[in-house]
Amino acid sequence: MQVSRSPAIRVVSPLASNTAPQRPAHGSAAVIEEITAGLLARDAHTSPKFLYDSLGSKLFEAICELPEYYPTRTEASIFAAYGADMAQAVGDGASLIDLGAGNCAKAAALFPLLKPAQYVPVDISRDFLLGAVAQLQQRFPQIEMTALGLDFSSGFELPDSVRSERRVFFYPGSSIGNFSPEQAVTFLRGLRANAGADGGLLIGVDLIKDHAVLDAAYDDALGVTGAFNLNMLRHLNHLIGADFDIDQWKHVAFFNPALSRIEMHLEARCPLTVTWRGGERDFARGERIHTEDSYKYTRQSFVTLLERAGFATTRMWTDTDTWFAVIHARAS
Ligand code: AVJ
Repeated sequence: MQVSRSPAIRVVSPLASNTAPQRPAHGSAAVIEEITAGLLARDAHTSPKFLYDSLGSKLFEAICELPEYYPTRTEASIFAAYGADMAQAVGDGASLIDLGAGNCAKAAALFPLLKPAQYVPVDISRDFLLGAVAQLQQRFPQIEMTALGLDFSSGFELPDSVRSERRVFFYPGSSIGNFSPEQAVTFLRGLRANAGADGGLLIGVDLIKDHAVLDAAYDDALGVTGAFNLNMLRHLNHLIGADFDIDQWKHVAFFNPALSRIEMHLEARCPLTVTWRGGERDFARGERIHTEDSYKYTRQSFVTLLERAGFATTRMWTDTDTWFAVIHARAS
């Protein structure tokens, strides 16, 4: 016990000094269980969905503006060049279900061409989504909009408010890359079942390219991706009442060619202990928490994935460097 040597000696009660402050946990029981199970696994890991609290969604928007992060602007150039073709493939009057809609900007840019009857943005970051949709509804009063603030990563059921005819899933940005190929097939099968025979899928896929280009896209010079990754620790502190100290962790991201994926990790800079309500874990210096995978495909490998999920590719559009592909598929 430390005793102050100042004239007015204050003795700190050992009980008070040895008890870690109880931090409130704001996540649901299921979320707390999911996170703590991952943190306690031998190779600690967390789901990338926890990157997206309100600040995380904003940091991701900033990532999309970075010169190194080519996917967003490359995909946007493909939409700009071939939007009319895409609209023809999809057909107007669809129920456009936007998975991971975020700020809804990508879908909104296509509205004038796609002319959907209904727009259903889905995002785990509910408050962020609701703000975006409120603005969008004013710009496009003729489109019926139903926002869904939910986590669709482990499958989902659409409420009755979503029309059952002509359901077209919009899954841009290569977010499908967060799933392993096996998980992606399962997820796409679920979309196929929800889309029905008259529905479809418009999906963006990031393609394998020069490894230095891939590495830089996930480890930018400004450190925005690092902030995005580290922000997960703040979010975890909030969700499970943990005491992660951001300063003790560092962003690590690289392309793993054997598995054809970018891996993001948070690496302990020193030996440390993380404590949360009902648990704790020691991390050795250099030990990592695996926070995200972002799988990259060839055009052929992704078409094969779609086929395994019961989709037939009708059209594919790419940029001239073939860094990114947008694919329209329907039930086979
Ligand atoms: C939103 C999953 C498509 O994998 O490129 C960006 C997320 N992570 N920078 C991606 C992300 C780090 C992004 N996705």
